[in-house]
Amino acid sequence: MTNPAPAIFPPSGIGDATPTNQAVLDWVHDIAALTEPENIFWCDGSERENEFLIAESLNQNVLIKLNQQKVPRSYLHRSNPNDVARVEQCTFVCTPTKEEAGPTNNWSEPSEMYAKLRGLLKGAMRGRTLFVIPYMMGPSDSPLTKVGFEITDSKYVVLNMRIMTRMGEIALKRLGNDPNAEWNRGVHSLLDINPERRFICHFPQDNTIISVGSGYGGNVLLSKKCLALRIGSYLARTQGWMAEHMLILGVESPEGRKHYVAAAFPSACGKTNFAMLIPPAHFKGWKVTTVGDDIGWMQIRDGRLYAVNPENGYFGVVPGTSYKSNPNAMKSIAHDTIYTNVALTDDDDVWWEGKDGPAPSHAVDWRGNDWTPESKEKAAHPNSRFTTPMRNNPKLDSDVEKGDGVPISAIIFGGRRSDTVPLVYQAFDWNHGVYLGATMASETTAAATGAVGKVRRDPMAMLPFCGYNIGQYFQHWLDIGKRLSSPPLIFNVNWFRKGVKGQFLWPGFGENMRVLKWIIDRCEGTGGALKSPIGWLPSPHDLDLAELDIDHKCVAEILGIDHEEWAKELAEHKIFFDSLGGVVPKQLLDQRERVAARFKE
Ligand code: OXD
Ligand code: MN
Repeated sequence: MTNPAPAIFPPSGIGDATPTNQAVLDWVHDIAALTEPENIFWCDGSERENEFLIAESLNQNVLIKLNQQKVPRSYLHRSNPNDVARVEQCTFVCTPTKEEAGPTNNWSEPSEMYAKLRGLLKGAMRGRTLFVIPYMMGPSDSPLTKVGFEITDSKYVVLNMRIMTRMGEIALKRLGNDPNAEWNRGVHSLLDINPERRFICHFPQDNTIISVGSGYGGNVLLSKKCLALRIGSYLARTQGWMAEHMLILGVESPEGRKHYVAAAFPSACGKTNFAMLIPPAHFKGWKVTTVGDDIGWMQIRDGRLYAVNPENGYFGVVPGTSYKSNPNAMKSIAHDTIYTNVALTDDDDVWWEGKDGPAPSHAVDWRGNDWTPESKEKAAHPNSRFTTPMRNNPKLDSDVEKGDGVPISAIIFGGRRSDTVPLVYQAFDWNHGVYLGATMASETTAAATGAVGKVRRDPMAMLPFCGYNIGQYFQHWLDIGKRLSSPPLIFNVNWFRKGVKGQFLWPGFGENMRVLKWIIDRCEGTGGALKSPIGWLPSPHDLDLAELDIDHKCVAEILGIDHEEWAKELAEHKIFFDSLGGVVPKQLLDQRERVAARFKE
């Protein structure tokens, strides 16, 4: 249980950036009348305000100051141990009918859920401060950009939202005074951080999100999964664009030819690492730059897909991040970063499993307990996170603020699969690619509560994030394809295939550049491939494996398809489609039949 934070009384000029849009003011006053806060703090996103809130957070032990020589302007936050990941079982899509939410979402009738939430929120901010956060998702001059407001009683949320979004005056300006302008209403209250009273609810028709009972990132930074993906995907379908769980990266050849690629991998499958990939020495002169590491919003222009990253920062998984796995992430989180649930060393530095160098002989673990290398518990929670501004990334793409977005040459799907799925293959066309996305699967990770390591289907990595009926979502993908005269090529990758002895077959990380290079070659029409029942497969000599210490047998194994494994896989695709209760478009059912038929040719 956390104690309610005492009210704060900001000095003049802080916390008084009242919006002028009457619709926003009316809504805030309605929520304030319900939650009865001690005072209202109107955030402007300024540096001065940020410093004030950090000082308050340090006083109230919401943040712990880190060693300012080692990690300047960085802080540690420990969440309640019962509140460390997204909670899919507490996440609801509240649409007038159950059908609209579809078979993959928890559904509740909106008026019932509103009544329940209003009950929980009644008086919930007594003795606390209600913060109003205006924010913008997307570059300031993009037609895709959305404005949201988040009401919260958590300073941690305000501090993180300032990193993750374009927050403050810029959003108020973008919204203007039109009482009918589109904007997202987000309400968050910690309540008493009780898993029994934890609900993350979306009302797509009302462009509204209400989250109670949690203080953990993905549940409470309402800009991210809630607006940019769940509500975003609903808006995208009605408005004819796409909101996807995708990283976006740029690849430039030594000759200066540049492509952009978007990739959807489920949570904690290395999206941030791939988005920040550093090409190995063999790829001299090649540059990889990051547009985004988690979310891509895409629109059609001139028959092509163009993507923007709606976010302004990274909320990445910490454990495993090192100079070996992701030097750009290490540089990004070396300063101006909020860490959540990592370990604290005796010299006030941060530590986590997988960090470079030896483990400290003593630390304080993510729960606040003494820890030594002999301890059975992990020092950092497996889903511990960093929140860091994208500006910290030394390889940030120069077009990250381009409102029109960057043109996407290839879309990559991928998951964590120990078997069956080869390192890389290419779909025959857009609809086949949609099938690859719709049937992708991954072994579960610590990003969500529940069993770890179980294969679960996660279409387009959107299973927990699609804000409407998944069948309509598949149809939306098919419909978008019809409007594209130059669609991106679609690929599937699997960095995680294991050999018979359980060892990873592929080195991963920077070496994934070799796969990316083949993908770019295919986009340019130069890469070789063999036709297989599941798609175009590179043969070992189609991949540039020069200077890579890898056994040729391993390469053959990782590129191979085993007919028995695929018979099982295709049967599982059918089970999955059937489990969705008849919502899957016929084109996708046909695609499955075609793959099965190709195996018989
Ligand atoms: C994330 C997730 O936090 O996908 O990005 O869980
Ligand atoms: Mn994600």
